[in-house]
Amino acid sequence: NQQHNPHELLCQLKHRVNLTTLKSSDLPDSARFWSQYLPNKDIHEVVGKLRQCAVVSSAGSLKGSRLGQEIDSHDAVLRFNAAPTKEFEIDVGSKTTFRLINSQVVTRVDHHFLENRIYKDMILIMWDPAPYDADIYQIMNRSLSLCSFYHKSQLPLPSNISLSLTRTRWYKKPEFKFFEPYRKYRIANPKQPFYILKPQTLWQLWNIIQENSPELIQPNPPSSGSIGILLMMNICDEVNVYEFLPSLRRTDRCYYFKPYFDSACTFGAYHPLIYEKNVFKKLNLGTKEDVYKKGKVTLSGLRQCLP
Ligand code: NCC
Repeated sequence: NQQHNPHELLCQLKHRVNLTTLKSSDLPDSARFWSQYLPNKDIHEVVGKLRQCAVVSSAGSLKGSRLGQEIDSHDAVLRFNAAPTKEFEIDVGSKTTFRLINSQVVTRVDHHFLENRIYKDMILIMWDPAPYDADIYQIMNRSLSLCSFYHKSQLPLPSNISLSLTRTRWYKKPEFKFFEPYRKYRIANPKQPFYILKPQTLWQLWNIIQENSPELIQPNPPSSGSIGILLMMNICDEVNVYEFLPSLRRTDRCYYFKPYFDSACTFGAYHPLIYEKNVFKKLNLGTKEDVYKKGKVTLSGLRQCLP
């Protein structure tokens, strides 16, 4: 593994992860029935630069934290998937500027995506992993053995390794078929910004997580947590992340908003969560006390990597 120092790591994230959003012109004409509803501009062009932002994980350890006021004092707040604020304001605040959702949220009927008020009045950003069909498995296996080579040789992963994934027919066969609900949502809410991340972003980030991990990790996409943190690091000068690195309130309770218990929510099963958390731990500018008491890490925005 490469074990970049914190400043190098920040610059790697800045230069090697191209966190941009899809535009209709990125996709073939056959996708136009839904891609015509994509915003014409990239999210960065529209949102501009923000000063201090908060990212709020959905972790059970936020319950009882009383961090709501502190979270709301930020210029912008990003939350994940269906995580609510109503009735949990004291612990998680009430401001939501961005909501990062995975494509399950858009497609699974139990989320009531089209009707649920929780997704309104904010900037929505969706991601969908590349499909895990036979071709992809081949590419991934190749990726994994190539990763193993680079891992042993201590060389950085070339950026094209897992990016061959993007040349697959993701736009025809996403993991979850979000096209129709996306189209319907855009027609019903034409003024609400709703972006889709380019799928290659996930694998660019995965490469850096792998390089900074002491062992080989499965080529599964990073969780919404890491993707959201990186998105805010692109937009904001400073990012405070809450309960991604767990505080002393750490619990097997998965979410602050429902009594469901599974430690995999915090440490990962499908997503390489523990490795993701270690990467952002390296970048923490805050104190250990903030981590213990608030589950808070303070990260500088990617603009701090000069040039
Ligand atoms: O659980 P999820 O994530 O919605 O959580 C959002 C992000 O918060 C961080 N987290 C969450 C719980 C916890 N105890 N510790 C944490 O650090 C993680 O960084 C996480 O990404 C996802 O990443 O999108 C995920 O989505 C859910 C699910 O799809 C959505 O909640 C919608 O229902 C996935 N769960 C399942 O598929 C069953 C989860 O694996 C990842």
